[in-house]
Amino acid sequence: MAEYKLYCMGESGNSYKAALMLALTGVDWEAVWVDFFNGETRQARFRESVSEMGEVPVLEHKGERLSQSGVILDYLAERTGQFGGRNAQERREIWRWILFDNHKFTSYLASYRFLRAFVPQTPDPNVLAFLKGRFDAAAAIVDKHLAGSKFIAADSTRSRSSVTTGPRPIPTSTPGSSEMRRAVPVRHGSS
Ligand SMILES: N[C@@H](CCC(=O)N[C@@H](CS)C(=O)NCC(=O)O)C(=O)O
Repeated sequence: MAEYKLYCMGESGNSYKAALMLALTGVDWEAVWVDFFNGETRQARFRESVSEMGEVPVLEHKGERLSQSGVILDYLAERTGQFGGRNAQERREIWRWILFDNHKFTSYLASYRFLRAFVPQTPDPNVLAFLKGRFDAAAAIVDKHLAGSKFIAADSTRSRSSVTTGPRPIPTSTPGSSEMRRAVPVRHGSS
């Protein structure tokens, strides 16, 4: 059994963030596919036993289950010593952008994408225009920030110690992992 389990689905951008971190840090993990499109996250069983918030991703490690992608990223950074920043100032900087991402991109871009790509009914064009406008404004802020730096937050966030192993590939044994594998770029070699 893998050390980390990620409850996730291939269509989920927030699951992607956690899966990418698991892959890049090289830990032993497996995907547990959640059948969102058949209502699994809305069922009482999921809310009682996986996450009361009714969302993916959820990370299971050593008997604990964590939801919220930002918290999962922070937990993995702490556990692995990678991508967590070298000092308190860098950690704050990382958190500022995680929160910005979660507010602006999950609220607006993910809702926009969900309405356009996954809802069978034709979405209200006014709602789409509002969401796209909010997303475009947030994307412009990120573009401006990235014009002056290579990374969103501190360019030395890769590790506190040097990384010598490449990322582990996304496991294939679990339903849904093939979608996640396609979604996550796998790099090899040390950074
Ligand atoms: N703030 C959460 C957002 C998680 C989220 O919105 N997950 C979506 C998939 S990307 C979900 O499970 N939605 C189920 C629902 O809202 O019913 C995070 O960063 O993990």
